[in-house]
Amino acid sequence: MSQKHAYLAIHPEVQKALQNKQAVVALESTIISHGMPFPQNLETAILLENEVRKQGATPATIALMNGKIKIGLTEEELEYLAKKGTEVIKTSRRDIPYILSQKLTGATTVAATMFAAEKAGILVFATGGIGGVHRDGTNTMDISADLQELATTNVAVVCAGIKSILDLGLTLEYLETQGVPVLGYQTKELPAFYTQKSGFTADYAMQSPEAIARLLQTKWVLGLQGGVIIANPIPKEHSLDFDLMQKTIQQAIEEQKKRGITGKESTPFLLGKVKELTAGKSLTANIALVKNNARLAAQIAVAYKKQL
Ligand code: PSU
Ligand code: MN
Repeated sequence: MSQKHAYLAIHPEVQKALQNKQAVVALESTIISHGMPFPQNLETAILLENEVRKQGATPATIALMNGKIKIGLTEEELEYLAKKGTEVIKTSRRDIPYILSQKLTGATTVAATMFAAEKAGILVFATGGIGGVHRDGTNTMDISADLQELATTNVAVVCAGIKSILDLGLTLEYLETQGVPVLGYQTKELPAFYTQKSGFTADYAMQSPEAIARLLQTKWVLGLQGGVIIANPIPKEHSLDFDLMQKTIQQAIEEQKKRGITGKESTPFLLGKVKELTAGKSLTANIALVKNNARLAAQIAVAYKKQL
């Protein structure tokens, strides 16, 4: 076992799927600890794993525990994360060595989940929303480590687009510079998490999981390092009102400025504030969209394995 792999603890079910070259889908854990309240977070974590299984793939929820990067969690571990909630440390790329060496519990962001997935040999990952360039990012330089990870790590990320707490235009510019394709699933419009619309366009509209799988294979066979964003719009029946969301987000950002919140706290603060201001509505939408993403990610993972 290499030194690097000494830090990985792969669940036997995931290990078996990887050995048999079957489809595996990575799932993040920040959504469990920080994204939703208990018990909906636990119910959603289980729902996502089942959704992946229904499509013939194996789920691997990722978190840092007891000095290991766990690839695939037991139900007890999922429950532990769900109950601890925000007491668990939000872990992005730079936090990984601290959390592991000090044997703390870390819930992985998109960046950290991608890093872990690639180490384990998992190519497809489903989440809700990714981080990006914050509004006023040209002054604050608040740019999520998710974007840099997408630039270098070979994992496809299925998300519901980019939440409008961020500057979507600047985020797209950053991704273009870093060579990260942004694909719209059956749409050319980039979705904005709670809404199908955003006013921004994806690079390409892709019509099927098979077409996406072919694009991934082409990219990686050529050695074009880095990830791909697959932006899957929230199902129409669950989408929220665009203007209301814009207003809500504006309010959350004003509150953030007033309180002087910066750094790794800024995203959780904004997400929390939006949740509070939209009451239960955003939670139902959130659950519906991640489920939708888990399904598409599993279909892409299955299609990818078939074409090999
Ligand atoms: N955006 C969302 N929902 C989320 C996140 C972002 O719409 O849950 C979380 C993800 O875990 C993402 C992280 O990777 O926030 C980005 O945090 P930061 O901006 O501090 O990099
Ligand atoms: Mn940030």
